[in-house]
Amino acid sequence: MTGPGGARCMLMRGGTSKGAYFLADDLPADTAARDELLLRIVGSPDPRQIDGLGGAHPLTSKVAVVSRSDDPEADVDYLFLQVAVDRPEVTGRQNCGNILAGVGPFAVERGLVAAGDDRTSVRIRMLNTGDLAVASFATPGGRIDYTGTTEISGVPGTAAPVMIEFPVGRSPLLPTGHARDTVVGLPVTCVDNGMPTVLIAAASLGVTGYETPRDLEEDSDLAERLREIRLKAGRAMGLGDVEAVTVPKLSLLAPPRHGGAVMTRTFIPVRCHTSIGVLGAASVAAGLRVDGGVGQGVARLPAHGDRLRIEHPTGFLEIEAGVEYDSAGAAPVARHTAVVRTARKIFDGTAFPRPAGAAPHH
Ligand code: NQM
Repeated sequence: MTGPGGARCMLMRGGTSKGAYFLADDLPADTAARDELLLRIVGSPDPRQIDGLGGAHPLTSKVAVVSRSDDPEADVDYLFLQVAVDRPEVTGRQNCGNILAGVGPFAVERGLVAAGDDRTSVRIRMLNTGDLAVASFATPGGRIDYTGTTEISGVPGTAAPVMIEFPVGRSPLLPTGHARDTVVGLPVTCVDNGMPTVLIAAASLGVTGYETPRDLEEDSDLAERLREIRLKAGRAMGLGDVEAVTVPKLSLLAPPRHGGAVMTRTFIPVRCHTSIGVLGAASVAAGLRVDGGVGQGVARLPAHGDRLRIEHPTGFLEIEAGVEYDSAGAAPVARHTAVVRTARKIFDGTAFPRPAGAAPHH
């Protein structure tokens, strides 16, 4: 901890998200005390998060906790924490591949990993799932250069690329064991290539899949149906009662409009994403390749290669994600997944929490 009042903190954009990054040693070791402090730093619960670092949306109410790893296959451990905006809740039940994009640079900034002269690779154990990721980025002259020419949809301007590779994770690709399930009378594909996600053809819900996130969020009948589907699918995926957690996500699929493989609208799980999560996209991409899945007949898969463009409300996310069948009748398994993101250090300093006991009425 940095003195009695504050905690050392770096604010970073990771991909299309923004979050507060901490060394584990700069936060209380006790989980309840840590979460209580994070709520006061981020400014939750409050729909405007006016008294904290949060940006009043789940995509900007995020925390990364990073430490040296004792796993011989990893350099650092990364714990992602989603801080709810309008509820006093901090959850580690989901991972985040966008905030992940800042973890390698942060580890170098804080001296956990020494920078190479030209490029640096950081092996990251993602504590939320136990899976690994390897992030590599330019470090000319042993320093991180955040500037560059890589553009990602949903972020203005350009920045230095962070390449992220995901070896095959440990979760089964099809958590229900089926390519297609019927949930609340609708065909869905439940898939997990890093993020538990329920794929649904937008048309089967009576929407086009080209609406704006705001229009979809304002459709209260749709919200209720998605809620029902999510609760049932969550159980079928072995996640138990998912009422209070942020997984599974729901991705509505429609035919592509801009030369990609598919158009998406992703609920995370109540707000509609303004783009799409990284691991969410990895799961959509793998799910589209599952024989008999709901993506068939909606998506247009390229004839060759593992690379796909997942279209979303503010552009597209390009991702490499393959699926293979070892033998006839076998369950499909994911092959390696890879993506390019960018990240940026926005602020480094001490975050001062709102005083304890000052939670607003809500
Ligand atoms: O799926 C939002 C985001 C995410 C998650 C969410 C993410 C991922 O865009 O890997 O990045 O799905 O809650 O930050």
